[in-house]
Amino acid sequence: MSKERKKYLHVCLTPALIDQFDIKGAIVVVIDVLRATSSMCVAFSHGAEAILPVSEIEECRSYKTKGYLIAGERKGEQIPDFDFGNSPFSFMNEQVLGKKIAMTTTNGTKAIRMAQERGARDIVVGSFPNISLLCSWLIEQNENVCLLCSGWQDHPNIEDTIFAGAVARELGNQFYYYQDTALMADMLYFIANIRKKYFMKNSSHYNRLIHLNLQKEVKYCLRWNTHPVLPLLIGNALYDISRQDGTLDEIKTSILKKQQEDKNTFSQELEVDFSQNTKDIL
Ligand code: 3SL
Repeated sequence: MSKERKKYLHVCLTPALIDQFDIKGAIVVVIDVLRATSSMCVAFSHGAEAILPVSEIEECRSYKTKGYLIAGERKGEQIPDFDFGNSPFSFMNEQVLGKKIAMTTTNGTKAIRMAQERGARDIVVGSFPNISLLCSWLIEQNENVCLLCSGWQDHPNIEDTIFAGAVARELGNQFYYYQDTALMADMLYFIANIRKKYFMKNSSHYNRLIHLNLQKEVKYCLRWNTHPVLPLLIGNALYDISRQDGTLDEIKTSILKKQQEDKNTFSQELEVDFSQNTKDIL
């Protein structure tokens, strides 16, 4: 009788290394603990309908006229004229309820797009606020997993690697570590757990954010299971599938159908506007 092989767990320490991994058949977990993927969890747990990850500022801004709220940061600071920056606290707001948000951040949203362009089987978003739900979902799926750390401008960073290690530990012996990076992350998490303050206080992004007076945000992003949601990329946008009934395929089909309907409604609205403008001009 053939015994099913365990699925593998990869840890990709920075998006610059993504092409070393075969992610086509894998679930990619995009990690940006400080702060993008933590903020996304907060927005979903406050009822955001969808988050559209966008790489560039101008593209993100263009969604404002399409009925989206727009969120974004560069160098940690909110982009002027955007509705939100990247603060988890700014999404604790009834303004996000039922809304679609287009979001651009220095590293996190780019990593999501990179995983999509390379044909990942599925892409989910992970951070301490949703760690346990994420891990139990990954175990249920029983597929190969790649933990993609967003890092900072193509460099690895401590907080994303520690989170990858925490996930590796939570997944226990259900997966096998295909490359040493999974073991490295696992060991870093183990050591960091003993000397939490030392690791955080010496990390580069912690210090970047502290300079911007964002210590409360850092603390908040490091708390476990505060926002148990499961943001999955369907089509071009993330949706919290923890609130949806049905199998994964059923959920995907119904969301894709809705995206198509919204697209049709939007282009019809544009036509109406256009004919009204023409009348005005004439
Ligand atoms: O790089 C990112 O995606 C951001 O999370 C960085 S920051 O914390 O908003 O500076």
